Amino acid sequence: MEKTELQQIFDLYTGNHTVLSFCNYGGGHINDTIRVFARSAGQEKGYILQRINTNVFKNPELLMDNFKRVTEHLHQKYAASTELRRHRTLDLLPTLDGKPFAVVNGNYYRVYEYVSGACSSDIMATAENAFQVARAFGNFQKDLVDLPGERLQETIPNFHNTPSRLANLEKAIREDRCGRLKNVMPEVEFVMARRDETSRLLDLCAQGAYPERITHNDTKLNNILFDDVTGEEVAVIDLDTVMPGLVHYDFGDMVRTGTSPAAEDEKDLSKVYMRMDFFEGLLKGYLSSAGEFLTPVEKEELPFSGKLITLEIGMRFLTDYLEGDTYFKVHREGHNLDRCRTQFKLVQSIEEQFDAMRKLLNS
Ligand code: ADP
Ligand code: GN1
Ligand code: MG
Repeated sequence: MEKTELQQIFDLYTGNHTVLSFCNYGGGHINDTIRVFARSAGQEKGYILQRINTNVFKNPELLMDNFKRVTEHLHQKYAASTELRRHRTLDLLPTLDGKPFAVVNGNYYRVYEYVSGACSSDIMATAENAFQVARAFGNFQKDLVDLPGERLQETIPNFHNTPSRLANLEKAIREDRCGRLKNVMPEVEFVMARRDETSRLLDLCAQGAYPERITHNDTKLNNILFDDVTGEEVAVIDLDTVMPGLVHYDFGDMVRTGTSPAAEDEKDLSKVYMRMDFFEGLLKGYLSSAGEFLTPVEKEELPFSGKLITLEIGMRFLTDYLEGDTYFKVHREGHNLDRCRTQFKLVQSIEEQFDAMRKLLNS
């Protein structure tokens, strides 16, 4: 993006900003993120500007409505309690006409303050970090239990509906649009051997074993900012998919992104496995914050959620590979297939340790 384009966007916002410098930021698969330094009222400040991917988020205005409701609620909650005052959430800048987003040349943008002195990471460093991450996402769910107003909108319908993700994969297999099916027969078989398990969490919910809640739905490790000095968790970010969901979607994605020592797109699969002490950190951290509102069956299903969500995201990477890489950003040939393979390797590792994971829960 050119500086003049950026200035054009900032001109729509309150604060009379002069853009000084900017760079691409973050490694997300969906939106474009830019860190911007700008001067306003004689002060230089950092901002995060994001272009919302409208291919993925079909209704960005609805999405930003959720975003605003959630951040306003969290701001109020944190300001009102000395115990919660160190928590932060994203500070959205309003546009001159009071909106939480700006539209330029048909693109939707949003700007929030850059949280300085904090950073995110892609790979969990220690089991203690795992505890902190899960505590933070558990607190996030807890802080939204009393969100006033109507049910939040679904920014992506059926986002974590695993049977519906399976149906998408089956369609991609049937169509084989890019002639890639022949490269992925073992992966297809891997999924089909587990197809009966895909509806387990939704079935339990339909039977009344636990309610729908407000969940984050993208609890990747890099969606938490940690303080550079204290190492404590500072803020839960990336709020695009905050919507009604099952707690398992969040816990499962933490297991997926927080227990393996390898990157999501690691090619050497011997480096991908579930570390039990990291799982234990996640479980204890999550129960330390969310434990007070979870039902017994919700707790019981936490180990299984790690397996299911890892399988689900693996299926999504496989579907995108078969469909010609139209959803996730890719940076090399076969990138989505590499990502799919790490997920399935992790599923296998979880299955091998599943009894021990369940024992930990009941210990
Ligand atoms: P994506 O949807 O692409 O994952 P994120 O909202 O997670 O986008 O932002 C990408 C990265 O930018 C994050 O992982 C984090 O490192 C950084 N980031 C995002 N928002 C902020 C912020 N307000 N302050 C500091 N860093 C941020
Ligand atoms: C995407 O935007 P990002 O990179 O945080 C995706 C998640 C996947 C994840 C896999 C809206 O998250 O659902 O789990 O990639 N987000 C969306 O790394 O599809
Ligand atoms: Mg992110």
